[in-house]
Amino acid sequence: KILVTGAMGQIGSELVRKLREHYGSSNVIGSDIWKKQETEEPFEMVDVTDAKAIYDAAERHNVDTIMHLAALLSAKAESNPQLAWDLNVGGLMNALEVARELDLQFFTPSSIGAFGPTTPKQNTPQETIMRPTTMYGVNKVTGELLCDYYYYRYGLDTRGVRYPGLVSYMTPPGGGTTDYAVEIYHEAMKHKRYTSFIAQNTYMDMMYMPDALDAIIKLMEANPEKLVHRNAYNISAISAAPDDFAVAIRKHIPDFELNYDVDPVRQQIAESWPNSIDSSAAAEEWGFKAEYDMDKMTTDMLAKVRKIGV
Ligand code: VAH
Repeated sequence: KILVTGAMGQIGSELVRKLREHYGSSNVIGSDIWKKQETEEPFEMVDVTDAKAIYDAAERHNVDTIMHLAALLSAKAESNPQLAWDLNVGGLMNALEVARELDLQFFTPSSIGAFGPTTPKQNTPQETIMRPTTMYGVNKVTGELLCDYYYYRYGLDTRGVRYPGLVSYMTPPGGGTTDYAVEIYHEAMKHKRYTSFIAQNTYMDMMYMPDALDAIIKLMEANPEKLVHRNAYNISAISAAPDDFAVAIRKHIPDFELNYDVDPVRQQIAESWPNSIDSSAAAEEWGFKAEYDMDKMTTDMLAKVRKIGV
C-alpha cells in the first residue's frame, strides 16, 4: 500500500491515478493539504510540515511505501525561500522519519534544478558539480543527500529521479520555471498563439508525464542490488527551447504564433540549469527508457487538451 503526499499537485494527481490502475485503488492513499469535492478515496488531509499527520495517515492505512511529492516549485520557492525550506526540506525530513519508524520504501523526486551555473550544461553527467543558486536547487541537493543518508545510516530503501520539466494536461504545474511548456499547448489550442516567459534558444530538459510516471514504477520495482545512484537518477526525454515546441505545434496548428515576454526571474533560473542531461545511469541500473519525443508528446498533448477543453 502506498501513501502519496502532494496528491493534488501536477505529478501527484496523475501519479495517484496511474498507481491505482497498476496496484488497485484501495492500495493507493492520496494526501494533501486540500482536496476537491470529487477527489477519490482513499484520501487523507495531510500537511507534511506536521510529522504526526504523515505518521497517522501511514499507520492508519498500514502502508509499506511513501511517495513524497509535496513541494514548492522553483519560481514559487524563489519568492518565499524560508517557506520553501520548511516545506521542501522540513516536510521531506518528516516523511523520511515516518518511513524510518515504520520501515517503508521511499520515493521522492529531485530535479534538474539541483544543478547550478557551474555544472556542465551539455549532456550533464550523473555525478558532477552541484552548486545551485536557487532555494529550490538547494532544497533538492539537500533532499538527495538526506535520502542517501537514510539509506546508508538506517538501510531505508530510498530511491529518486532528477525530473526535467514535466508536460502534462490534467493538473497545471504551480510556480515552476518550465510551466511554459504546459501553457503553450493550452494557449495554442485556445488562441493559436502563446507569449513565452522563457527566452528564445533557452534549452531545458523536458519529459511527457506518462514517461515520468512509468519511471517511478520501474525504479521502485527495480532490483535493489543493481541500484548505485539511488538519490537521484538523471532522467530526461527531450532537450528543447520554446521554439522547438512551436515547430511541433505548427504541424497540427499551422498558423500558431509564438511571441516572447521574458520574465527575468524565471529566465535567470532557467539559465542556471543544464541544457541536456545524461540519463545513461538510469538506463543501465533499472532500464529507464522514455517513449515520448517532441512530436509524439505534442500530438497526444493537443488531443488531450482539445478533449478537456471542449
Ligand atoms: C520547476 N517543473 O519548474 C519544476 C521542475 C525542472 C523543473 O523542477 O520548478
